Amino acid sequence: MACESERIMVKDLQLYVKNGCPYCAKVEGFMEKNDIELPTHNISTSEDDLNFLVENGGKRQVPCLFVDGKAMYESDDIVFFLGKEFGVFAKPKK
Ligand SMILES: N[C@@H](CCC(=O)N[C@@H](CS)C(=O)NCC(=O)O)C(=O)O
Repeated sequence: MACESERIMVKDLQLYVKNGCPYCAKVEGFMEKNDIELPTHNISTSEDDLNFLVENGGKRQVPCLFVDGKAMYESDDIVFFLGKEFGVFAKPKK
């Protein structure tokens, strides 16, 4: 029988962004600095992604991070969540 510590919990993370969005740039900049890569959907270029966001998140605001299908809409919350999830912290601005 597998012991508890052998269990691997992997969350499904899907990021929704659009072109020219400073809040999306903040999240993506944090990810880039910390080598975090996530499946990313651009609602500026995909109507299917836009429809998914509105239908499953409830509004068309970006950035939006779906965590196991549950929408998280605020960029600060997303950065905080990713920092915790990936064990990194925001690097100070130069
Ligand atoms: N407080 C939010 C603001 C997000 C926001 O205002 N996003 C804009 C784009 S920059 C948006 O989604 N507006 C609706 C739209 O573009 O249809 C955050 O920090 O994430």
